[in-house]
Amino acid sequence: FLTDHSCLAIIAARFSCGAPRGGAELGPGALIDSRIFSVIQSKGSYVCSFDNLSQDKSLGNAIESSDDSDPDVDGMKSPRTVSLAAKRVSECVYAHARQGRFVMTLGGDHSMGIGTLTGSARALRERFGGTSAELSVLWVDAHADINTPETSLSGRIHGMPVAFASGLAKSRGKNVFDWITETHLINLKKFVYIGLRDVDEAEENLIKENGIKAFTMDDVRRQGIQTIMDLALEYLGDRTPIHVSYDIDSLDPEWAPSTGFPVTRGLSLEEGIYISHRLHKTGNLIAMDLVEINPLIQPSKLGKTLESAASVIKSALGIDREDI
Ligand code: EXY
Ligand code: MN
Ligand code: MN
Ligand code: MN
Repeated sequence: FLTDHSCLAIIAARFSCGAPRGGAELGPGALIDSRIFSVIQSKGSYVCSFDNLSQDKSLGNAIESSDDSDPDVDGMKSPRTVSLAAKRVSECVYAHARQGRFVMTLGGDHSMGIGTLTGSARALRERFGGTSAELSVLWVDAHADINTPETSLSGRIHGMPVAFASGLAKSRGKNVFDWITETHLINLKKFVYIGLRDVDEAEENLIKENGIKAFTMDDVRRQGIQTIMDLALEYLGDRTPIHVSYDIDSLDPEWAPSTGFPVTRGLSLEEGIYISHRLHKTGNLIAMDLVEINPLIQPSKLGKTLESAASVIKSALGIDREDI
């Protein structure tokens, strides 16, 4: 009832100014060049459309602008550049989701999660109104990405998207991110983490204070991924639109080495695929982000990283493993 599954809107968010080093802006192109979406079009019944949002042109580029033109705000690095790019991603996601299309955003660093979640949340509010179809979010990541500008030790906005998309973070006074209004915000009571294993102390406190449902890698190891998915989906409920924001670093570096912040003891590829598979089975998945592939980190292992990403994407779209 939620999305038109024949129409897949793919947004290439070629952007890395929310991360400490460049390279993630090359992730979407690498995935598209791997021809995964040709396979999806032929195996699945999807017709794909592409929006190419580039760091040089459509999303703006902090590398060209000096620190003078985009100075820190509340400790945030490249705040205006990231805000503008996230706003454009938000509008693009919104335009597709408003028409009921499944939206797949390829990153790019995870600061673009500010754009994807706010775009989805706003589209759903307009389509269905009230809280009945309020967005559910599954955040699959080694990291919690919930720092506020005040708690962040790095100032990098890819560590803050959950805080901005939920309204926890407000950038006070200087009009950065002032495009985010009530209608864009997600509800942290309808939000679940899976895969956490590198969480800052302040982030842990924010998770506790806000009563956010979080399944760490320890939980996955203790209870198994099947039980974790049972619990996660039960928590979100069965008639709720789901947006999954999938950071490739949730997978173990064995499976996804070419990423900016690899953390050991991650999900196996099989577990990663299982998460997507279960989401597909709900029939309620309306959007997916696949982010933080950085081709420059381990060029010789980029192929492996892309294959893993492709597998996770395909199972979310219901394309069987045998087809991979
Ligand atoms: N928690 C750290 C920070 O806020 O800087 C590290 C964030 C890494 C984010 C990676 C992409 O998920
Ligand atoms: Mn992340
Ligand atoms: Mn991460
Ligand atoms: Mn299907």
